[in-house]
Amino acid sequence: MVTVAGRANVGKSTLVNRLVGHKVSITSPLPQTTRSRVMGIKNKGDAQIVYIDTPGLHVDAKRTIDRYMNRAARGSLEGVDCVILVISAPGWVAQDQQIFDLVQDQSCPVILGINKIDTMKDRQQLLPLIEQSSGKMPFAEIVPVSALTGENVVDLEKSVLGYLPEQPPLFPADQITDRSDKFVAAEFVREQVFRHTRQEVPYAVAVSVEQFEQTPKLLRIGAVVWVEKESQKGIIIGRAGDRLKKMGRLARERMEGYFESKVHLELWVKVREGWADSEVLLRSIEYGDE
Ligand SMILES: Nc1nc2c(ncn2[C@@H]2O[C@H](COP(=O)(O)OP(=O)(O)OP(=O)(O)O)[C@@H](O)[C@H]2O)c(=O)[nH]1
Ligand SMILES: [Mg+2]
Repeated sequence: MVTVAGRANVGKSTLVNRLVGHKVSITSPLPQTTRSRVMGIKNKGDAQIVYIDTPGLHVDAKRTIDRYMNRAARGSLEGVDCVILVISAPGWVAQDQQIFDLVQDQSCPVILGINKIDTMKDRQQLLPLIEQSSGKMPFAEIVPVSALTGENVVDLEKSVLGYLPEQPPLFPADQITDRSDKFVAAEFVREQVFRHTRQEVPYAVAVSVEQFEQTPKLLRIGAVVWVEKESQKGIIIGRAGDRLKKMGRLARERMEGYFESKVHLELWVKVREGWADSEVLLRSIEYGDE
C-alpha cells in the first residue's frame, strides 16, 4: 500500500487517477476537494498496487469536517509500505511544511513526487529544486511528473514497485477502489459542485445517495445535495434550475463512464443546518461508509 500525501491542491487525486488508469477520486481547482481516504487499485501483471489518496492537511481546522479530514490524512500514513509526498512545481511553499514534518518521521521509504512539471517554462529549474529537496531529508527517490499530461508517471510507478513487499493481492483483480458504488456516485455530484460554485458554497455541500437501483435498461441514482443555508440552496439550483441541471448532466456522464451503464440521475437540494460541525450529521450524510 502506497499513501499519496501532500498539501491541498498539489494534484494528489489527479495523480492517483493517472496511476490507477481510472477515475476513482474527484478533482477540482479548489483546495480541500478530497474529504476522505480513497483507495485506487492498480493491477499490473502479477503485481497489485494499492494507492491511498488522502485529503490535503489543513493548518486551520476549525470545523468538525476539517478535523475529520486531517484525521483521515494522518491516519493514512500508518502501516503503509511507501509514501509518495507530492509537492507542486515550481517548488516548496510554506503549507508543504506541515505534511513534510509528518512524513519525515515515517519509517517506510518516502518518494518525493514533484508534480505539475508541465507548468514549468524552464526545465532547467528542476535541477536546483531536486538538489534543494534532497537536502531536506533522505528521500528514497525524487521523481518529477505531470499528473495532468501523464509525463513520467510510468517512472513513478516503477519507483513505487521497487518498495512493495511480495504478498498475495489484497483485492480481487477487477476491483479499482475500496469505496462503495454509492460513495463514488455521491462524489461525482460533489465534484461538479466544486467545479461550478465558488466561495463558501462548495464547503457547505455534502452529497448522499438515497437511491441506487440497477434496472435492465439503466441505473437509477437519486442523490441529495445537502447545504447549510437556504441561500446556498438557491445558488446550487441556479436561475431557472440551470446550474443544477448542468451539474447533474456532467455528473451523470461521469457515472455512465464509471459504471459502464446508462444512468438516470435525479438530484434534490436540501438544507441541513450545521452538518459540517456535527459528528452525528456527518456520519449520517456521507462519511458513514469508512
Ligand atoms: N497543470 C497541471 N495541473 C494539474 C496537475 N495535476 C493536477 N492539476 C490540477 O490541479 C488542481 C488540483 O488537483 P487535485 O488532484 O484535485 O489536487 P489534490 O491534491 O487532490 O487536492 P485536495 O483533494 O484538495 O487536497 C486541479 O485543477 C488539477 O487539474 C498537473 O500535473 N499539471
Ligand atoms: Mg484530492
